[in-house]
Amino acid sequence: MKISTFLVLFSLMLSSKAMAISDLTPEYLRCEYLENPFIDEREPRLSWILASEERDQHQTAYRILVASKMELLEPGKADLWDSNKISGDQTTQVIYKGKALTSRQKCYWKVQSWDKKDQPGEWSEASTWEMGLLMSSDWKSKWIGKDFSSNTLPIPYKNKELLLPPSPILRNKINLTNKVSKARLYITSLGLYEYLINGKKVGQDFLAPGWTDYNKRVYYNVYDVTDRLDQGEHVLQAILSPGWYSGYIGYALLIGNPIVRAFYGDTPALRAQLEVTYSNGETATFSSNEEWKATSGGLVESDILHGETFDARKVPEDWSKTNFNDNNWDNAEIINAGKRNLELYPAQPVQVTEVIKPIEIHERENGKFIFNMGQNFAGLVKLKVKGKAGDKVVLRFGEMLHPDGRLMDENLRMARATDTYILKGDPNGEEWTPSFTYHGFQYVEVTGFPGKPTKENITGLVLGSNTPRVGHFETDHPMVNQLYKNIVWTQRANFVDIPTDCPQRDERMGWTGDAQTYAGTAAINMDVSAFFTKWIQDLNDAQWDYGAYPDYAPAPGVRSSDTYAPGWMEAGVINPYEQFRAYGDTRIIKKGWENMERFMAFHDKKSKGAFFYPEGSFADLSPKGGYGDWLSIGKKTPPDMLATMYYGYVAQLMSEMATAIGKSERAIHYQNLSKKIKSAFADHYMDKATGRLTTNASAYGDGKGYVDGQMGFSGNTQTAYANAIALDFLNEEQKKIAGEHLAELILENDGKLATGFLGAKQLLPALSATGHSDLAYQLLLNEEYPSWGFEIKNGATTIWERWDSYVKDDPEKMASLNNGMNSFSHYAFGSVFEWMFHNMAGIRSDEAGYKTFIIAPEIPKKAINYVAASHESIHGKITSSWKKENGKLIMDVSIPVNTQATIFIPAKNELDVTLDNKRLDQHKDIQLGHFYNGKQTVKLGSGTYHFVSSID
Ligand code: RAM
Repeated sequence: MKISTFLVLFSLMLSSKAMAISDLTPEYLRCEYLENPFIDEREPRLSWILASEERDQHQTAYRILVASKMELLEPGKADLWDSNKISGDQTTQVIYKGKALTSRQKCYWKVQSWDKKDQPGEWSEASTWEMGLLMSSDWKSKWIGKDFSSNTLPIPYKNKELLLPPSPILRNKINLTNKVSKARLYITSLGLYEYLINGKKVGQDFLAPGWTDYNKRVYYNVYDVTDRLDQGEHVLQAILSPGWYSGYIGYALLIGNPIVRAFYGDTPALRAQLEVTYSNGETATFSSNEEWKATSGGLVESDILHGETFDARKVPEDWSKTNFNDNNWDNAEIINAGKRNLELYPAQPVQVTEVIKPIEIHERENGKFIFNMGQNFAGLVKLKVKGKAGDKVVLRFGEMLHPDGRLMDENLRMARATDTYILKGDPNGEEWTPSFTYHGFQYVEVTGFPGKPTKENITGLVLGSNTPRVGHFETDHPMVNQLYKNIVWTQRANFVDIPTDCPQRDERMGWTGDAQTYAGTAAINMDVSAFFTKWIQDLNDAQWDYGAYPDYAPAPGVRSSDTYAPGWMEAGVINPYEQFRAYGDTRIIKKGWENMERFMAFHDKKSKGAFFYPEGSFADLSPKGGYGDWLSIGKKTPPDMLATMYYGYVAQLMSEMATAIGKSERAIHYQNLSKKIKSAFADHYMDKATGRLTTNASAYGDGKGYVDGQMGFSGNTQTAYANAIALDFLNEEQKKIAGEHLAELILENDGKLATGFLGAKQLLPALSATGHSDLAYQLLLNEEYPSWGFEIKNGATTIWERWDSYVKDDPEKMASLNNGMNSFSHYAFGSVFEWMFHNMAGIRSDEAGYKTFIIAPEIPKKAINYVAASHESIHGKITSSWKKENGKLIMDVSIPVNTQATIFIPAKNELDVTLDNKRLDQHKDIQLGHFYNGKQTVKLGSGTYHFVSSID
């Protein structure tokens, strides 16, 4: 062998070895929070997590390659971007800095990381993203549809009238002249669409393209349909439904709003283009246009809230076949949709996330059957039926049964929530699933079923935004486990494109107060990064021109008096902040910064520069004061006191976020502002001598016009202290005293809570923060009204809107309840999970995105002996579990690669803790912290660790 050949071989050997000396491997590659997505972000952010068997491992450098073809994804060949070796431990939100990306560009990428000893690991597996249509000129297709509204007769419903025009069906035959190597469908609609190729639906999404302020942006979706197309003829089909665009919205019907439907436009419309690349390199585009044909089909009524009626006899036979003759159909109408800003849907779509079977069927009078699905959820049912043509099966949906076994439908208010299927009489049987509606239910009442139905005839399809599950939590306490289950189910039922308050009645709005209190919990349970990226945009789109964020988004001002409310409008700042905390997302801050500054200016103006809101400041709202501590019990916390606290709290968050995006001057400004608000608050709302929170209740007169104003107002409420403590409004001394007052109030109230939406989230954290962990546990475990346990004792499988939504076996009490506003699937009170995760399991993010975090569980004296939780953070999976056994506490934790955690181990004394069976202080390689307040601290890098200590 020649020396030169030997040298080349030797250096090749070295370099291939240099490829993987460390076991540090990047995994779970994501672009804009999604795996292998279609995106339209020109500077996408890349994230990965790291795997390694080694303890205390972290990344010191990384290198990213991005190429336009898989073959080019190698060092030296990557044609879009080679980041080269970049020092640092960043593994999330790394901004693409390669060549400018163009429409339809597919990008292949991979990443390599260097470990703490600067040794490189293996390259990751390759991942992809693909750009959508970046220029409006990329859109060749037209908006098409068919307007049936003029010949639709109103249907009487509960003394009102519903207008439910049939859904248009659209059809076009195409011919593909060659073999297909690539095909993409770019599609959107005003209203909702389903698109089919040769009779089979494209994709698995429901309610696409989602709800936005359609005047500001309309989302489109992209589907890879390469596998669906061969050379030859194909039929392209679409079905449209009014959806949020032209269907009914919210409670407009109920409240007698002058407009109840068609808030954005009258006629649903489709815009779609199928772009095909043949194997010979030629391309063809098949667009929605006037060549498409249109008529009505089987879907004779379709609305999100009211449900669907499908007459299978009306489906044109074989319309999905190429030889179908559509000569007698009309040409599709070109819908004048004006100029619309089209953007790629940024989140996980709504999909079927689980299939559930009924657990029992009750036969009632006259061929009426009630199916119990065993779980309250949001979604649809698939109906299987065999019968004669014209047989009509009616499905009504409800969350609960009355004590006498009737379906409870009063709480649906004006939502008809009824699906009807009319059979065509297929001797082999028929199957039907509605397309453009969903219901919140546990029970399905079936009438008109030919014969006696069995459990096989109804299947539950759970629908929701398909946000990946990232959290788990369990204990040895069945009620607490059920509570956690209920929280997760309620989140699944309400994260349906937007965070809705409830999934069943004529409302289902993105109420901002609910969303801000629950955002922290949401992000522990599911990866809601993309979901909230979308909704925070909705929120910014809905911001009033005078700076306030609305009561709900999208659709601000369904009712003109629904403007803004303290504790609700702050979602505009709190939700981006929570997104920053959970995922280290600073782009969401930058994008909304101007909006947030305008909001803060609105606060400054509204408070007249006084740094607080005296009693009556929001008397101009309807209801007066806004919603306040919505659905609390007993005396009301003054809404102006809460408004002051929220003002100061968001000022604090603005300061933190300003720091995160490098706006140091604004950070100081907001820091000072929040200080001034806190001191003005104390001056006005605190009795300095006793530390009690107080108010001038007489300023509210008889309370008329305020939510539950007849209950009277007091500053000395659980909610007042809970917020003052949890929102960091008090100095250490004041906080301690406030904690005592809070504890005292709870004891005076028979050991029970009295909080509403704004108090419930803060109550247990405030108790824990002031040394009353025992009381926090007591509230959690309570089973008497009002409590979480009371709901469970009364059969809840989801979180209720009210503390007393249902009382089992008590018809009298039931009759007295407010069934008009009584949702059984309302996530707001589920915000208690934040405390369960932070305090019971003890996991709490420190640096944003859990780059550093603490594990500090609070061990109760009794009732619970075991807790285990995990969370797959943007930096990897964290686990924390503890159990008590014969005076010992056994704690197991795991810390992701490239992160650090401080663990607080409860122990009798510092010498009493072992790690992996060796006394902690004998581990030479470990950073031992101090022993304080019955806890030994230790700071650890990645790995799993097993501690044992003695406890009382
Ligand atoms: C009701 C719902 C919702 C709440 C508003 C104020 O419609 O309970 O959750 O935010 O009122």
